[in-house]
Amino acid sequence: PQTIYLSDYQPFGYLVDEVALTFDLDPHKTRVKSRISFRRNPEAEDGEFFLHGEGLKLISAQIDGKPVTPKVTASGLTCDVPDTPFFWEAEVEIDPKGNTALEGLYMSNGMYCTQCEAEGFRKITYYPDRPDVMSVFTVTINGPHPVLLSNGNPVAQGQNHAEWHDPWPKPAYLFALVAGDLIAHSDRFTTMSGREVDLNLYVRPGDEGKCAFGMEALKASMKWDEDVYGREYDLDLFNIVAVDDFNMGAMENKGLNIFNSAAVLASPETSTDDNFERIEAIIAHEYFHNWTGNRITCRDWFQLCLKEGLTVYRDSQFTSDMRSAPVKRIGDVIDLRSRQFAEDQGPLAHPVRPESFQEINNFYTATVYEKGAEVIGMLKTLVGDEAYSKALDLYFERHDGDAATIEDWLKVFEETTGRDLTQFKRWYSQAGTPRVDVTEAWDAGKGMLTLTFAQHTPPSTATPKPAPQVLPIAVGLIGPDGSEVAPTRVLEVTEAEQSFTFDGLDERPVASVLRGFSAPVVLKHDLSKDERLHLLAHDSDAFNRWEAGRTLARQSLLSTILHGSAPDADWLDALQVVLSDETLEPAYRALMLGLPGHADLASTLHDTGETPDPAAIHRAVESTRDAMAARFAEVLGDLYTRHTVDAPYRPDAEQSGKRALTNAAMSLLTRVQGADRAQAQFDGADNMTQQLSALAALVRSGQGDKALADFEAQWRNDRLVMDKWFGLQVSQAKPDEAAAVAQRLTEHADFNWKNPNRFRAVFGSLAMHHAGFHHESGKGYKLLADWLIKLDPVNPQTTARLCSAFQTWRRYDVDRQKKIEVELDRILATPGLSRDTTEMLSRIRE
Ligand code: B3K
Ligand code: ZN
Repeated sequence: PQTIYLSDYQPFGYLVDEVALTFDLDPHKTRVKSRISFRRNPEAEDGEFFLHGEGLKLISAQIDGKPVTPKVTASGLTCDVPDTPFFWEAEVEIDPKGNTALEGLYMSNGMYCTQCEAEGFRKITYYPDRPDVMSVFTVTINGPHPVLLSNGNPVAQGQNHAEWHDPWPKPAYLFALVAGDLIAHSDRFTTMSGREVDLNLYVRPGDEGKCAFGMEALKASMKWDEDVYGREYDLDLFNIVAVDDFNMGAMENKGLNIFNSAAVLASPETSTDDNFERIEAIIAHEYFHNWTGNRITCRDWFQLCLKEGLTVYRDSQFTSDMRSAPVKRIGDVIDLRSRQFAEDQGPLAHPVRPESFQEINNFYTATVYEKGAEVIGMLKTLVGDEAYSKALDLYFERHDGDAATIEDWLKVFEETTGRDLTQFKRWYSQAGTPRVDVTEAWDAGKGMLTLTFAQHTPPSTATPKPAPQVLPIAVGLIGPDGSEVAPTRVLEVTEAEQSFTFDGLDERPVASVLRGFSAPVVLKHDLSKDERLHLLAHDSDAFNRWEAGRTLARQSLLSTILHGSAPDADWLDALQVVLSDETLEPAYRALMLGLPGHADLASTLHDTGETPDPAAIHRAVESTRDAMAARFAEVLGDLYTRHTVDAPYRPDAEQSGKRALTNAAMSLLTRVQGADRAQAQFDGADNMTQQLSALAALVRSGQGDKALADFEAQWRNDRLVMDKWFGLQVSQAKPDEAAAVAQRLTEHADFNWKNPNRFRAVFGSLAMHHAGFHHESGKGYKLLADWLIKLDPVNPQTTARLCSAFQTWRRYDVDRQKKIEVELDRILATPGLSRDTTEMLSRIRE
């Protein structure tokens, strides 16, 4: 496969002023006619006329009305063209129903829909399918369907016919088309300047009852973007469509967002609190792309973080404003550590702005998205809130309508603040997670504390020689009596080693370092256990207070894993005090009850030179949970009663926080008091959060068979709920049974493996089940490999994504590594393996 390099960027030789497309829909023989106006691009040297096109049957081609015979290859066509502006016309035939890759135009449950990002438009017609070619689209759709949608505003609607016009120039990846028998849930929004916008959420008949929450989230997002970023919506219409077969969460097509139904449909009976929160965030994310992504798009796919990092950052701000900011931050850091750190510390490590790729779909990663968002957060911390707002205003003003770069983005910050961001830019160009060591020196005579920071990023294939980065490290000091003696100060570490002093101190304080997780680094701060207990009891920074507890938990677990010690009693005592503190919000206390994940522990062990044993990790986590349950039984029972929600269900932060806490308590109590409480909760549940958490506790305790059968009988016809049923059985299985459970589920009549949600419910859950997937038998590896081989020819994107299950393989013992190697090689040897999967596995295998 060919490798594409950032350094090879050349603008396209032609500009496109207008595109007119006509679709005559047919499941296997859809005809697409295009009429596109081209003229030479004065800024481009290369004048070759190359149009991308894949899997298209070319019926006819004309230039200015005269038939031409282009040279057609598997990736596109070239043609002799005039020097003066001209119209290109082509007719192609495509097969939406045969399109199982779910990229381009495809069918899902009888409806037509599209997914064009990143390079799917070339599967619809011949076109310069690159984000820096922007044009105005007019679309005509003919087909026997009540609903026919495309981008922009409707210009004509007739029987089996519709015409759409999108006045905003856009790259082809934002094109969308939907046709089907759909029902609209409608509403309106009045923008800040008083314009009326029609809002519709289109769903399949039967899903009407799951639209209300998504619509409210959309209106809240529109309002928030006006209030916080001054960004107004710019069309008369905003449509969202829910689709069952979708490779990812959702897609921000201009004026016509397309969503995985799991990322938009919600009702109390069928969705958990976590589902509601995620749906609210994804709706906001896609909506926010209208400015950060659509109005200002990316020059090329290497700049993907320009829109994704910024939009993730914006949606996290939105969630913090709508819900609890500390709870959101802690959740984001847990997620960053488990997904992005694993990526950044293994063979798939790449910079936030990668410099080369074979298949761009493989770079929609936690690094581009989540680390990309962290980079924006750091920039904001460094320049301050006011300067951030100014820079963003300039960015929108200067680059509206542009296909921009990271250089453009940084320049607006340099100009508005006068800062030189040359070194900061390394966050975009260097792979790897910086390790930061903090050492303290206390001068009692002078009342002075000196903190010395040493940073080091382990080299990787992507970045063999990392240089020091700019690290904004937020620090506060807590006095011996628990009060804050120095408020948060942001230290700017730029050198490999650098010291900062705090003076005027009466007594030695405890330093609270990296407050709010102000930089995405691995911090090593040699605090004593007493100092950490002090922070757990008193830190005024909610994140670091939680972090102190988490570090104590991690240390306790590590000594259980390595030395078989009992859980640390001092930590448990301190935790109990926090749990009982009614001034702390329930959601926060629920997070305090969480433990570092198995993969997190494996990574820490690997970092300290140990070989992680997945079975030992599992045993340690289980025995620690048992010990917590036994020790906290009384407090947990009290919390369960005190915080049980009696009011009618609302998916808001307050109620969800209470349910998170009571369900964490119920789950632990099931370990020491038997399954009655869980069974009672299951039987009496009137919402999915209560039902599913009870079911999980029952299954884990080995007493879930009846509940599983009841659940299946109740929800057999709801595909989104059934995804949960499939996933939960794998995730709650005992380690030596996980692969067998997954295998058995693949034989279930409803295991529709071509549906990405269902496939991921089983195999994503298996990959996430650390002790199950890495079971010494190697059964988990083999089963996943078998199914990846089966799925690859059908859906390369979803296959390639799941390959990351193997990315940490070099951490484990030789025996496991050998078993994994056999599977990697077996997949790689499959004839006709997709470019997506080949690239992922070759990088993992390196
Ligand atoms: N921009 C899309 C992701 C497209 C993924 C293509 N493989 C969704 C999002 O980030 O909002
Ligand atoms: Zn996005």
